[in-house]
Amino acid sequence: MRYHVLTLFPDMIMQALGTSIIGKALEKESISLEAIDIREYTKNKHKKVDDTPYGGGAGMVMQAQPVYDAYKALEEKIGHRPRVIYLTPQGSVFHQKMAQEFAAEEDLVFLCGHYEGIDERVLEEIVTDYVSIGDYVLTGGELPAMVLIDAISRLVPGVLNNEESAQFESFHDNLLEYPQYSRPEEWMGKKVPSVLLSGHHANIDAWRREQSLIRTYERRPDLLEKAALTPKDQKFLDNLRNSTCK
Ligand code: 6GU
Repeated sequence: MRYHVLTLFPDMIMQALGTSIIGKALEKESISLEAIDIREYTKNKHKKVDDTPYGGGAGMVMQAQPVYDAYKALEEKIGHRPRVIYLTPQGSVFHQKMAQEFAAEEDLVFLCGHYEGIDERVLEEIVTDYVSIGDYVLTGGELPAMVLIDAISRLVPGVLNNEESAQFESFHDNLLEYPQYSRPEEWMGKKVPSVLLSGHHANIDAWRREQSLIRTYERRPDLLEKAALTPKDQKFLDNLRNSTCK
């Protein structure tokens, strides 16, 4: 996976993604990352990249020319038309399935806007996907781009140590993860659930499944409609609903 981020704040991208698991993945070359400074492509002698909106209104609009030229130089370099993701609150809300789809690409381009947005005409020319990270407004697309890069990268082979860990976890089945415990067996008077110390793997799996169901029911009941539930799960949930609704 090769990431290319078109931004006015390249340092923000490189600094934040240079650490932790993503930083390690960059060192191992499981992924690569470049932040392209849109300002370097402006033809304006004062290096200006924005101007006031036609029709009036607040704020500034990023102009088409520097964005287009930065993109075109990149397209020429990689030799094909990549997927270009524009981060905007007006996009489709990002979810795990999208992360899986994007993880299959060779190259991904993230276009980060600022101010009141980017001139519509260049978006029409280059953007393939409009993506939001939720229903709230941020000051720019850099943090959302990094959120996507993090979520996508952990699905790229070689990024996580344990190939299993990207598979069995929250959302793989539209169920939330069960709770985890480690040493000591007792902390602040609270004991680790005894089944986890029993060594009985079938019982442990059954207990974890129930905990996932309880958690999803309590915290994200909307997910249960999409979850693949066995008759046993259904029965457990029916009992749960009866015991909490009465
Ligand atoms: Cl992708 N961009 C901005 N500016 N704000 C957002 C967003 C994106 N997603 C949620 N809020």
